[in-house]
Amino acid sequence: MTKTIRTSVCIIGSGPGGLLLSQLLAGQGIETVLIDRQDEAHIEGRIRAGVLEQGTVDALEEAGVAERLHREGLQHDGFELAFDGDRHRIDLQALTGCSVTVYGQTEVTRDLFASRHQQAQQFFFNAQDVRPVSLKSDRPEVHFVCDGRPYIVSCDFVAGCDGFHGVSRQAIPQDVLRTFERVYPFGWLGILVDRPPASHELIYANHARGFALASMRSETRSRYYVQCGVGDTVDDWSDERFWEEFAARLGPDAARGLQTGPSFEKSIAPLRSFVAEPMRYGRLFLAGDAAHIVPPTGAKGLNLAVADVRLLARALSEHYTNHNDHYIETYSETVLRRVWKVERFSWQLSNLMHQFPENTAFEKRMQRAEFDYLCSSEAASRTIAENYVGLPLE
Ligand code: RFL
Ligand code: PHB
Repeated sequence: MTKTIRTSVCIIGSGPGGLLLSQLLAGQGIETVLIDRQDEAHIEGRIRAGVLEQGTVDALEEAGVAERLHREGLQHDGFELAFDGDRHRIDLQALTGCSVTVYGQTEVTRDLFASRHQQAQQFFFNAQDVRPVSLKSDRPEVHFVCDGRPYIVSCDFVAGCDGFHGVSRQAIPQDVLRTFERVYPFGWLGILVDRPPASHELIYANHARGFALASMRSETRSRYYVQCGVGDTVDDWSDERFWEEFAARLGPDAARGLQTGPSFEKSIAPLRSFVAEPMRYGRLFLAGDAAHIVPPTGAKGLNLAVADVRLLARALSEHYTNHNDHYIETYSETVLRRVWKVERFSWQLSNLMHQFPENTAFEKRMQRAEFDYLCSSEAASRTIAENYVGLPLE
């Protein structure tokens, strides 16, 4: 028999966006139900983002889940760009007065799950056939099946935080939804290795053999990436092949501090820029990867999801606390204005730092000229820095 549950906000997707929204709303006394098609271990185990903007750290603080982040997160005051072995440091602190924090998405997610469980949050994991319906009515519903039993969540609002492959965006009629997309002709192969980072700051390198990124998770754990073919599989990339490519692309100077070892995680991610408009349809709101994707080059995906959710939490809390729907009405427009700016930055940095198979000799010279300009112009470096540390929320 179908079980009906009543709540204020039904959140589809229990990734970092959905979890944070639930946590922020709980802080305002607003009840939520969280539904995910995966289980908790799977969600927590996804190795993804590593760099948090100050605004993201602020949001996690506001949500009361930043204690471990402050203990274990690494503050980074700058990062490097490298071009065929030549290096240029972007001094985030000097150029913007801000820093970023290196703290894995797995850790953010774990901290949020711990707090939600402590507050007895209602979760449904391994949910199947999740369907948001009646979104234009005053009482939308989310239908799904869990452990073989059908459920209906009857709510005031639905938050679609179900990532790029979720169902929420699909619930917006085709004649309302507009999408914009660029698919890049390569992917990123990432590994985790228990060796100290090659450098104490991140290095983004463009080399004739392709892009490489030296990142980290802690003082003893490194996260490294190389640009790979779209059709590549992890079986094409033995550890030996990875280390050889990675060292060559970083250049002899940066590779000097490199300690190799057996990788314990290896995965490939395609690169895409994508935006769906509008981000609200009736009582459904999209947030995070459900509405937009950026290539990982600017470290923006998780940070964008957090920014969306902060604005959504404000809109919903104004509705419940002050009967003010201004922020609900303007949610899509406000969020999209920022989303497009971040899309632009991620696209531009991706264009600068990768080898594109279709690039002519002229375009390769343009990339080099842009890098040389960055090295010689504080204004150009500041533009990168200002975007990297995070644009204002509005
Ligand atoms: P998520 O994390 O994809 O979570 C969506 C959740 O929805 C669930 N779901 C469903 N639930 C119910 N019904 C359905 N039909 C459902 N379909 C899906 C899923 O199981 C999942 O639990 O979206 P969210 O919360 O919007 O968060 C977005 C971030 O995860 C993402 O933007 C970042 O990981 C992107 N990203 C990075 N972002 C950064 O800010 N800094 C970085 O350094 C960074 N590095 C990266 C990245 C992403 C990468 N990959 C693998 C794409 C590096 C990589 C390699
Ligand atoms: C990461 O550490 O996974 C990472 C860091 C910076 C990026 C992308 C990914 O731009």
